[in-house]
Amino acid sequence: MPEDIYVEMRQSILEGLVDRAAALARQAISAGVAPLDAIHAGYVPGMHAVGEQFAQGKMFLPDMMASASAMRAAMGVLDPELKKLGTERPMAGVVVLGTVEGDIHEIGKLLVGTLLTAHGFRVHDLGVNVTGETFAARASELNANVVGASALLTTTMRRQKSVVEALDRAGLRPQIKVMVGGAPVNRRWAEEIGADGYAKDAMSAVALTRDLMAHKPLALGQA
Ligand code: HCB
Repeated sequence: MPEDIYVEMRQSILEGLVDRAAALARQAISAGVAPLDAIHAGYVPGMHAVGEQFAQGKMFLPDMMASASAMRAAMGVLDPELKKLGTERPMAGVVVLGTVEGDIHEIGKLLVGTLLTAHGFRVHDLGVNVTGETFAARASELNANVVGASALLTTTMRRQKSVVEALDRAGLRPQIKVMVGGAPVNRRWAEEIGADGYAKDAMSAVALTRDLMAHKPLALGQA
């Protein structure tokens, strides 16, 4: 059953079928499929296929938007299931997340936020198109331990450097760590811009956040 449903999930994303994507998510939960497996084996490969087809000129912007809506619908079902896990754990730290200025891609960031919440982190999602200054101001107000900046475009990944610089200017580093991620980003880029780490996916983001936290005391009880 899982392999078949994963194929259908991938297809629901490719075809941008909102109701179908959500129904498959509900079906998977009822059948005892782990929500994370559904995301990684079913829906995310669908998004990657959409990206490939768009790059090859076989899909267009409205198709990509429909696929994103289908992905959000599936996440709407799976998100609460994953987040339930977080309420059973002690607060692990505070993370401020956002997609950088000029960029409106949000699905990967939402997934990172869900998994961090599921692992006991208190996550403040600033949304999309977030300036470096806003990242710094909110991270300071919320007494964040880690800032996670997402960028999906080669033209916006340099804004991750603006996030690092804004935190530096505000005197918030090295206390607040910066984690970067997004499809065009890699470890070398993280090093080049002076970020504290790079995560290739949501599970790695959880491991990296834990790792970054291990080098400083927790801000327990804050925001
Ligand atoms: Co968009 N888009 N898009 N897009 N889009 C990409 C990103 C392309 C790669 C597609 C392609 O050409 N193959 C491409 C970028 C090319 C480039 O720069 N090299 C592209 C383009 C060109 C554009 C527009 C410019 C198209 C246009 O208008 N002509 C435009 C830009 C708008 C803007 O931001 N200013 C655009 C618009 C859109 C939407 C709105 C239609 C839609 C986004 C909807 C939304 O998010 N609400 C969209 C989508 C859906 C995509 C693709 C198909 C999927 C992105 C996605 O959700 N992936 C994407 C193709 C692709 O990425 N392969 C395509 C799934 C998630 C789960 O993966 O990589 O985002 P993720 O996140 C991972 C990982 O990176 C990491 O963990 C996540 C979870 O595992 N991670 C972090 C992410 N952020 C992190 C932060 C951390 O701190 C730590 C880890």
